[in-house]
Amino acid sequence: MRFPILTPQEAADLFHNGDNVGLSGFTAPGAPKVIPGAIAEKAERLHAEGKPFKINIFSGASTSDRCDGVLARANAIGIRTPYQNLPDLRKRINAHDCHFFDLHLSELAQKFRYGFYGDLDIAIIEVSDVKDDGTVVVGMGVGNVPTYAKYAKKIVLELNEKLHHNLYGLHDIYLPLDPPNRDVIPIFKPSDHIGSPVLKLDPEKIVGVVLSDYLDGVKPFTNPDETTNKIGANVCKFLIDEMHAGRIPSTFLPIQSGVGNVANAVLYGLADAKEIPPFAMYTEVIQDAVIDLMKRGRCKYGSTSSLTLSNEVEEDVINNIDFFKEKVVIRPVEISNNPEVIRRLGVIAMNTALEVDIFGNVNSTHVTGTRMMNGIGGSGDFARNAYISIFSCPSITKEGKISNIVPMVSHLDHSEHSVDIIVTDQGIADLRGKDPIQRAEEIIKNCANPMYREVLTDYLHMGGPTGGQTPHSLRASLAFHTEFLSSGDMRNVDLAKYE
Ligand code: 0RQ
Repeated sequence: MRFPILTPQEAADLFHNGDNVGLSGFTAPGAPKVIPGAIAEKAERLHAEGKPFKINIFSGASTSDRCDGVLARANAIGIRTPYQNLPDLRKRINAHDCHFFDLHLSELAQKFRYGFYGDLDIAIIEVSDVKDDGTVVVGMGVGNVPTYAKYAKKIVLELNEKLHHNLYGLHDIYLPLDPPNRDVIPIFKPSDHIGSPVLKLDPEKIVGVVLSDYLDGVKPFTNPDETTNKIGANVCKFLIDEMHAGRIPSTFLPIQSGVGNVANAVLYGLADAKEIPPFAMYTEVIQDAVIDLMKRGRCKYGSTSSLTLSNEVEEDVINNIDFFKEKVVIRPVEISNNPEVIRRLGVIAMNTALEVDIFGNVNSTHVTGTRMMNGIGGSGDFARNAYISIFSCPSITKEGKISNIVPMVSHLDHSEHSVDIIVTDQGIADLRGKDPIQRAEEIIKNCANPMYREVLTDYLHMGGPTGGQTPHSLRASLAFHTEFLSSGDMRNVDLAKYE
């Protein structure tokens, strides 16, 4: 190989305080696995000498503990975007040690190209193969790597020897032009390939290669519990009824599903529903359940930005890669989450809420309106442009001390205009074609937990006949949250105090 092999420590010397750093990958897959640890050690050494050292990290989505985790513990992240999901980084963000800006995932690459965030000093790119002319095959996640590769002043590669150089053909690398020259993104079905299986890097920019041999290490999901199973069953019931009513074609439509236990339960429910034909996915992450469904012939194709798999399933995919190359394409996130394509294909979007209000607004990111959980991720890219936008969550959390249905969300991510259906363990609220009061009645009756239905109904009536189209009581609208913050239990809320 023409490029020098570096130790992780030698690579870490390439990074300087205040650098803007672009990372390959999307969630743990495709993200670097060994260089960030060496950068974290360097940061700790410099901090001990009283010297400042933080880098700004631009990724595809979340990464892994080998990346965000180690760097957050070393307090080595200055700016972070567009998404994260690790406790140590979450703590830094909520303590203002790290400036996190939360962004729709499809937007970061283009906003970078528009020049909104400055120059990119260096990119770390995980590859499964590299040629002397700078052509690489990337790992199991793509994210924003085409943009970072093009704009970075320097590139350091992590060549992952666990990936066996055999991923050629799994990716579709495509970089759109920017306005006013943007053209149609010519995807007309999830399996369409519009770009290249390889990424062409400028060999002059590649400063070295660090070897790694770690799989992506995504934690397997815990088995679905009673609540997630009920939510999953309700989502499936809704989709089957829609198909029978002729509102979803009998050939079905592509599905987007978030990650997590609810998403898992829904996917397995769909797989077992005999009425639903084998379906395709146009989504941003493919998790273990989908691989199983592909093997069973229930999921016929998946377009994604990453294969977010547990080690065991990732190994299975690598060992049967020719089978999966026929079933999967991994794309840049600005294409997997592209609004134009999502709307054209008629994607059914299924995302998760932290809380939903009685008028159909959704909070996916901020616990009690203030503490960042993970970020909006791709949920907004899909929800806003979907054929049908479904949000699900349990009706209660923490043994009922929290109602996930509240009078007014304490933070807004997805407004009533991007939400068609709410699903909880209690049932399904269909908000289509309903005015705010009709929506509130539907959500309280079908989705709120019985222990909160009365107080939510009382709230709805507080505004009275002169309360306007959306009858909030501005004094009481956050009473559930303030009660939780003071007594630790929303069930103690007393609306009479706000009359
Ligand atoms: O707390 O961890 O202490 O048990 O929040 O909640 O019910 O386990 O749900 O893991 O699916 O996460 C919205 C955060 C849900 C996620 C969110 C507490 C609850 C628990 C987690 P514990 P659950 P999930 C695909 C698309 C935005 C990004 C997105 C998310 C913890 O789905 O980040 O959709 N979505 N991306 O106890 C206080 C409430 C609460 C609450 C739950 N109302 N108040 N705490 N919790 N509701 C992926 C990508 O974009 C890459």
